Amino acid sequence: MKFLIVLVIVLVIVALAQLMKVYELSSKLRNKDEADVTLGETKFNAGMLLVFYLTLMISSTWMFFHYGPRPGLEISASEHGNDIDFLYDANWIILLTVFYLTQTLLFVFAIKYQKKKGRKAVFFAHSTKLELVWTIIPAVTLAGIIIGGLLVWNKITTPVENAEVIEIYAQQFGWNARYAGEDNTLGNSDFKVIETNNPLGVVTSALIDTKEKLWKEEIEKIEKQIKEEGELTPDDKLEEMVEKVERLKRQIIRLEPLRRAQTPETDLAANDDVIVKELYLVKGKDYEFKFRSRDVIHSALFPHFRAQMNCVPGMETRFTFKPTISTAEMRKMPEVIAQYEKTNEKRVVQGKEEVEFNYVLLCNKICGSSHYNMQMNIVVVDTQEEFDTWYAEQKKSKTFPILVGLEEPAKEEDKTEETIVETVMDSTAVAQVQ
Ligand SMILES: [Cu+2]
Repeated sequence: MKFLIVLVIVLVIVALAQLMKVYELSSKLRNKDEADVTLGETKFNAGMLLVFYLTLMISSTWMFFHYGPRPGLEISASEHGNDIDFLYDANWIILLTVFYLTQTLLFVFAIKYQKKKGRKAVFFAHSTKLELVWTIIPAVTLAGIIIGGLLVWNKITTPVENAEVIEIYAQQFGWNARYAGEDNTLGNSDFKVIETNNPLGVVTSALIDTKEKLWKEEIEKIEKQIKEEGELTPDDKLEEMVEKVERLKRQIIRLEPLRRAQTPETDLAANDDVIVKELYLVKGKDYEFKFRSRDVIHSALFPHFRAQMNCVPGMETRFTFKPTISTAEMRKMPEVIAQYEKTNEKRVVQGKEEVEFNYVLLCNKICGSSHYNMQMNIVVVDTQEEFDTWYAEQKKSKTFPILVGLEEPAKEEDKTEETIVETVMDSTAVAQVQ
């Protein structure tokens, strides 16, 4: 259907071009100069301009109401979000006023001062007053927009004291989040130690030691193999083995700077870091996000919190915000209910499952073929207790030393419960005896 519409439009344009050519040729045949425009033609053009003007005004007005002002993102869920929304709305008001005013003047003048019998054009070369008006008004307006923007930007990028630190790590194609733990300090990290079980490349002295030990053992094993079976091994295989030894040796050398950067404090800071695939935030709490990227530039976009920051390989960027509406509260907002009713109606027709509102973190830089897949769920809970329950659960299996196998996962909860029950029983027994 879309193809047909495009085809019809193209054909209409071609037909019009051909008609123009026919007209030009016939003018030549009639010995009429093309530049000579008759009064009738001028009137026709003026009429067409009016039609164009009305179509433009009606269609753009319809568009502004139909798609604007923020479809699906009516409510800002962060403290600074209201300032951003204010700037956004102010910009739209200025833009729309200028748009309607200038377009109307443009068309009205063109139509009003069309060529007429006896009308003579005024020779008007310069007016300092007019020049000043159309220089000063836009300059003041633009300065206002920029100063307003800078003020808000300064306000929202000023670091907040005691904000909880969370690292957001981007890679093709997904997100990881790292909570800084009780000390609120992230441990060191380096891409050289990135592995499937250590996606952010967190470093501790213990990790470096384990890696070094492992690689040394491997070198020893390969070297022994070369010594014993070297003569019987095909040349290409042997070359491969020698190359691997070289590579492992290089890797060990590259661990040295990491080891030098480690201190007991950085080890402690890393050992309580928790790495997760879903973000839990507490309503009304300040958060400082630190962004890094593993491969290309990504952009962390939190649409509902009106926050966005580039994630750049090789450097750290940051952003602070405070969520003001919990996920549960958002799901009760009339705007959100209406939007999700609409979406779910369509999904049911398509045979898909119904969905409910969730905050998301998206990638807003076209970073590769599966860019659209970069999404992380965000849950904003109402109370610190709800967060603590979730966090305790995550800590059991996603604390850094457990993730990389340096520590055993926490013991099952029922065991602790059993101990508690035993103690309670003991004390009752003691009480009974007494
Ligand atoms: Cu991306």
